[in-house]
Amino acid sequence: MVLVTGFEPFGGDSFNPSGEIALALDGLQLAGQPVRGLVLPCVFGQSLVALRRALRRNRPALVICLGLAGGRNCFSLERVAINVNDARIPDNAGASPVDEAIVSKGPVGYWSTLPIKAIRAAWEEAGFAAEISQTAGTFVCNHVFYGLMRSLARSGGRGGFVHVPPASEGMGLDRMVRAVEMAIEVSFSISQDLRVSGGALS
Ligand code: PCA
Repeated sequence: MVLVTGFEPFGGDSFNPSGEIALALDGLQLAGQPVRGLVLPCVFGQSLVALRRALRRNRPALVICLGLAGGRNCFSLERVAINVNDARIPDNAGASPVDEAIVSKGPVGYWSTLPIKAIRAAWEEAGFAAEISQTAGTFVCNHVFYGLMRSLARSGGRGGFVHVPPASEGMGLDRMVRAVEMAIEVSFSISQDLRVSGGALS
């Protein structure tokens, strides 16, 4: 099965497209796989408790976690999760950890195991603006991404994290749902990612 997660609204917003996309995909069948959609709390710790419970129950072959990146204008395929919580704003339980490890003595980072270059190529061909992102930030999205990849490293299964832009006139919820469906289809249709640059100059 495929697990897709998104988040509840945070930071004073009343809407988070990532959670709505997960709900829209819940119950569908894609690439021959049942899809389960789940909305995670935007809370350090609790978000990972909910994710791990879903991983244990469902043993997904593929997991795509989604979050909103308010300041970005296209889909961002995250390359790497890093072992730090450093919150610029409080999470939905009021916590603002600074410079804390997610897992003490855990590795510095984990790579996404999604075929991020192939997904970007498929998206661009279909007219979705997309980029490879070198950081998922240090807030709850990166926290969930790190916990996800640590769990998958043990249990097996592929996964990663995608930041979505705010919904807009040209990019409504329907198009976003279609983009995530495509990411799922591409992930099952290839075994090796494309070898093209997704790098950035600093
Ligand atoms: N975006 C936040 C957390 C929840 C969400 O949707 C982030 O980028 O960390």
